[in-house]
Amino acid sequence: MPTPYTQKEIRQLAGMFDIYGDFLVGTPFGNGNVNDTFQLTFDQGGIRLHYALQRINSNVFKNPVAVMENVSRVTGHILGKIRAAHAETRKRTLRLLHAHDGKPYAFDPKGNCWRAYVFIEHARAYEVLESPEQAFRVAQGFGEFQKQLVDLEGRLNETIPDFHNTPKRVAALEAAIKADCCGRLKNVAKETDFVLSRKDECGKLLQLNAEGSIPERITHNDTKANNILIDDLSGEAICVIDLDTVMPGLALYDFGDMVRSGTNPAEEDELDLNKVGMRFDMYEGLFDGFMCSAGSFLTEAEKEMLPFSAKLITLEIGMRFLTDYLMGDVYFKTKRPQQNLDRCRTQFKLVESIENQMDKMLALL
Ligand code: GN1
Ligand code: MG
Repeated sequence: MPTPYTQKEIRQLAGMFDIYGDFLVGTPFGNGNVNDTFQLTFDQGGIRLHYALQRINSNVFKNPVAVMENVSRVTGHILGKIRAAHAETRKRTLRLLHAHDGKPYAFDPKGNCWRAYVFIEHARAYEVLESPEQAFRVAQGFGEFQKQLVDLEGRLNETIPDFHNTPKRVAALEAAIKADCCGRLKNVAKETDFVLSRKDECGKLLQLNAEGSIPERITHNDTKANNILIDDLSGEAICVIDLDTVMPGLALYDFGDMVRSGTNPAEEDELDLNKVGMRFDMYEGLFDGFMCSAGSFLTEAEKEMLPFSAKLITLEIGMRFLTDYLMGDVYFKTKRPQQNLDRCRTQFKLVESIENQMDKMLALL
């Protein structure tokens, strides 16, 4: 469940940051599965302005300061790039506000780490993408983001070690199966078989990386379609958000997660599995869009693995939902019992749909 906060508490939390004017209200915002986000409304000399206030989930991000160091570096780097290229920079990257000590984050008395951003107006995140054109723009936007970071100097902090180490995710699932700490294993025989019968493929991308055929890059690692804002007026994918997992990774996991989240016409926790599947026209949109921006720097070996990456990450995220279900819903926020199991089932249905269309996906290459 999202953490409940009173208006008085939100006002105090907002008060940790340098924001002019009077606090009016703070309301829960967005659909993230991990952090808590509020939209703040301030009155500044008679004009209402919005900010985003966010609590970093320290159960997930053990070192929030390392997260904020990355976010600051990444947004600063991107700002430098777009200042040169565009007249208007405000909506094209997240902008952090300063706390009173000048740092881009602040800790509340309970030890939670908070940050605040300029709120990007007249743009929104889509849970389900609406058209192949929109898919094109989303993938183009995420590809552009990777491109902007190609020349960021120095290595970023690994905010969650082994985040996309699929074999380790399998091992975590196996441990959860063995422990069966909540007595839920009896409900998921089909789902555990589904993963275990595909176990051999799970290390494929990491192996290619270890052999030196696909490179480590700076990647976003959580390129869910709803982690990029689409401008209401132009329809352009203008701003990548949710930067907590930007760190060294494989470009393929980023493409894969766009396919997982952007080609399925149903919600991530849809109960009617007949609605779940990969729309091929949406895949084409994503593929073309990604090629348009990332095509210039991706290697041939990476391009060849694009279709497989979609299957792999969908399987990986499905097994993370399954693991969390078995562990008693301790990682992802849930609003109802079994929500993690429902999420797992949609992911596995999607894996099957991707498998069935693999030939077509390969032919696009
Ligand atoms: C989480 O925070 P959000 O909702 O953008 C998760 C992703 C999962 C996603 C599944 C840090 O992302 O890895 O793919 O849920 N983020 C983290 O919806 O674990
Ligand atoms: Mg998000």
